[in-house]
Amino acid sequence: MSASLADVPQSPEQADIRRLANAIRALSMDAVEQAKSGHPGLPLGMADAATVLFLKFLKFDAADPHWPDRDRFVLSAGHGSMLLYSLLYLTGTPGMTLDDIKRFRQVGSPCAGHPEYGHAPGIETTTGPLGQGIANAVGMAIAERHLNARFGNGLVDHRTYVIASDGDLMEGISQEAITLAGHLKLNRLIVLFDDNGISIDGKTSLADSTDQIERFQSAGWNTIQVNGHDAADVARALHWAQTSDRPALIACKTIIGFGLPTRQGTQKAHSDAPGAEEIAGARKLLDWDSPPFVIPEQILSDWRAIGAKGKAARDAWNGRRTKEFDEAMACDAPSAIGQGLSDLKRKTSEDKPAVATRKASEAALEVINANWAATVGGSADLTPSNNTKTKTIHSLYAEDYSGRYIHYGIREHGMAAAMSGMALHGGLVPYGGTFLTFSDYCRPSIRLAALMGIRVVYVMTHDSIGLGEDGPTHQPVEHFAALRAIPNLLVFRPADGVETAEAWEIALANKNRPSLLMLSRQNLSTVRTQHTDENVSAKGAYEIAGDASAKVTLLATGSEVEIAFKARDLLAAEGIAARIVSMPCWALFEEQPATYRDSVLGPGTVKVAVEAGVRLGWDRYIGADGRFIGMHSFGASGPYKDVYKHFGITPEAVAEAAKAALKG
Ligand SMILES: Cc1ncc(C[n+]2csc(CCOP(=O)(O)OP(=O)(O)O)c2C)c(N)n1
Ligand SMILES: [Mg+2]
Repeated sequence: MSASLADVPQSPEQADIRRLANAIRALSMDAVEQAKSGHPGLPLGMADAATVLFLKFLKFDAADPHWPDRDRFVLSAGHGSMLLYSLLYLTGTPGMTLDDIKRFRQVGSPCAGHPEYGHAPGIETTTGPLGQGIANAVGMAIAERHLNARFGNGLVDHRTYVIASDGDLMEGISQEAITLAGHLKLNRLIVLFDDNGISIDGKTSLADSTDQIERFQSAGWNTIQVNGHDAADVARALHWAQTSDRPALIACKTIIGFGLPTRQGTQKAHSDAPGAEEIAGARKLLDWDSPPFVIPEQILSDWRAIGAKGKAARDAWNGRRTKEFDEAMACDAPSAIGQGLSDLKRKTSEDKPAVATRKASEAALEVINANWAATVGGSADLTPSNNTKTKTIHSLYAEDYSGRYIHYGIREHGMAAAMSGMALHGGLVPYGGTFLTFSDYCRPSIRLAALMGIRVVYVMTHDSIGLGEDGPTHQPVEHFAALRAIPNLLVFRPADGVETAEAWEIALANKNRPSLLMLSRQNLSTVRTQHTDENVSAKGAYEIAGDASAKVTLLATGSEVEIAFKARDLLAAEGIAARIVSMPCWALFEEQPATYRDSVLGPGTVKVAVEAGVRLGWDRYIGADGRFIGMHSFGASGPYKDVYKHFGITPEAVAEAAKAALKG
């Protein structure tokens, strides 16, 4: 099979394309060899197909890699990162030099082991964890269609191309991504599948017997199979894909490590430096006689011409761009939202409703969605529970992409990755809901959103044993700690409607990090009864009830702030003064100056923390003499008040713990 794939008759044009592709191959081999680590297999295998894509189809102008109407190119199989770095360098994309490539996989080089968003323009998303890129691409394709519906073909009319490997398609997340894309008929999404039949352990047949063509077809895609080393074949398929009425899969049969004399076609080509002898053999086979990292002048200038060919289209587009479009892409929250949320806070403080924070979140979203077209909401089939759909927005369907609400189906992982894709595309602020316990099903995408530093908002309701009867499968216990452990993620557990409105305001204002709102199913008393325009939650933690003579500080989050208030009353009845600190966002609290943190934590007082989760993390706040009232096991099924009692998370227990702590 390998021999016949490679055995393509070369027309003069084919031969030219092969020479261009060999520049990718040479750079990829040389960089991996120099770093003594990396993955040559994919860049060598997909160089031909990628060259055809960039030469004839991809709409881009290397001079402006941020051009909003560019086609997006996602290398989902991030281990093949040298393919992307080579393309960026060869096309002349600013921010990618030959020196950078020579420093592949070294600290400080934009050429990280796997492509990292933000390291260089043209890296559209961070990939490496297999399956994420293709799922991000679905979000990008949704964003494109949605903004097209809003701004028209003149301003938004581009495609999203993906290179996905066997591993990408084996990962479960790809099923969610593929079926969602098929359902939404995202015909601007084109996936080039590197169908090399090889993964790390050997032939993919060791572990998989899926017919990918049938799989994609059953998900509503159009499909085609090509020889990935036949430029004409790939070009025909890409032509065909341009007019597809559905998302399109181009399965490119390739030879992994194409050109490596002893390794090509085997798992040995997947990773690792090939060694001097193998590389010398490859140079012969590929008819490439330049020294390492040297691209012959003509080939480089041909590549640079490919990088510049989109200039006319970009210039024409620039002539059409409008102030309104630029403002939409800047994506700054309008001031009306700040005012609206402040009004909502005032009303909540005055009316003091007993309301679930998921419901309070809906009220905040009513304000946000009515004042800003950028937000695109959704839920993984829990819309009535997550309270994510507001009155002023309608659903997005294949027949109407103008909607701002996505029914993701029961696809939490795909949802979270698609949300990242929308944020990365630009012009949108995605939010999406599920039960907090299923944050586990989103976690790999949440982690990458935090790593990339992008603004997405996870609306995660049913945040504790307080959800009651659904029981321990649905009751988060370790999730607060687990999510707080992710760097650059703002985790909020608001105590009432006021803190919920504040959390939303902060989430929208933070363009460079994701936020996750943990919201209660059960009603909570309003604890912020004094209105202030200031966003107090922005400090992460603050004294919500003070007493200068307090000997005890009660620390709490979310639904347990109310319990802290009741415990304070019990202590007061016994003549013990206590103050209460609400801690809606630990990450923001940690960013405050030490003097603020110390004063909030109450030096000289004993501390009792109460939170319906595991203890992990609390010790740093309660100190050696402090006490913790919370969960020490999984939860239990029952009416929520009974469950709280069952686990001893009560005002009485908090008061007792305080007294015990005072005794030392
Ligand atoms: C989620 C995830 N699991 C495991 C890995 C480690 N890994 C990197 S590449 C790869 C599979 C390689 O096979 P394939 O995707 O077909 O790539 P090819 O070898 O053809 O380049 C694995 C398991 C990963 N990057 N991401
Ligand atoms: Mg493979």
